[in-house]
Amino acid sequence: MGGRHEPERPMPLAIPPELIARLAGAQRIAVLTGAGISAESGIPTFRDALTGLWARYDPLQLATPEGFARDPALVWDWYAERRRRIAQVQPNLGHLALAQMEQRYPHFTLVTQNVDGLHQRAGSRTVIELHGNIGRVKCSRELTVVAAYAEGESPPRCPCGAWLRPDVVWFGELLPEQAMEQAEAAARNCEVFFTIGTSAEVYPAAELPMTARAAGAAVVEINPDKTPLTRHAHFVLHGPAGVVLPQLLARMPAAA
Ligand code: BJW
Repeated sequence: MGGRHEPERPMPLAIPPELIARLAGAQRIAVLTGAGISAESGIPTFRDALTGLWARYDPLQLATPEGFARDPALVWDWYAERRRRIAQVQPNLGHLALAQMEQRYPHFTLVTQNVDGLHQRAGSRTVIELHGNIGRVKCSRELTVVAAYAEGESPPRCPCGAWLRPDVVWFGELLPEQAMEQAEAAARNCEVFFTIGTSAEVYPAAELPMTARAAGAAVVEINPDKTPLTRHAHFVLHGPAGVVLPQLLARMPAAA
């Protein structure tokens, strides 16, 4: 009892030996992440009952083209606030573990629904962004990305006169075609597919684990809660990604 505080160590996880064996023999890994992986960095998820963004805000007003047309300033300001928050946080142990996993496999595809850029900041080199990136803006008429713009008006305007908007994918909008094709190819061709920190409720991203499963991959879910995917996953690691992923990494094969 010398008044010393031991650093808190997370409980060791029971990782099924069959999963370790599968990972040791694999060459091709695909990963789909969602808002849950950034939760431990301090970025709120969307659908968690008390803390999720959709518990406080109306997705139809803030994440649809119709909502933006109705009140562009409200939508722009909401995204500006989220952008500020993201700039203040750091990638967590889950992001960092995924960046290290990338080094260990000859074919490793990281697909994210997140728009926060935290995977890239953690060191992941190749990140397929299905829902865009909050750090970019595009013209709401021409849909081309605009590199620089003058702050002031809310939202600022494109040189063509139309409003600028965040370069993210709202409900009812198509996902970037090339990103979706690459994600589908990775799901069809991988041996192990991880689905991490996503409620698996938003399509077409939610189809990817099922595509992988149908093609013969082992599907691994990492999430503290159950999702509609849980009963289809071959392995379920219940817990926060920032706790589970470092422990999994420690049991994975060394860098190739
Ligand atoms: C942790 C954790 C920790 C917490 N560690 N885990 C087929 C059927 C039904 C509907 C459709 C369908 N196909 C298309 C649709 C319509 C729609 C859709 O899916 N609707 C459903 C909600 C019903 N899809 C679309 O409109 C898409 N477009 C499209 O399909 O175009 C063609 C088309 C149009 C219309 C009709 C038919 C076809 C576009 C979807 C765009 C989604 N956009 C958003 C906003 C992005 C910009 C922004 O950030 O503001 O993307 S909505 C929001 O949801 C965001 C997310 O990327 C996405 C997914 O959420 P995610 O990441 O799963 O987060 P949560 O909060 O849901 O879950 C977090 C999880 O983490 C939880 O499970 C926690 O337990 C867990 N967790 N702490 C690990 N520490």
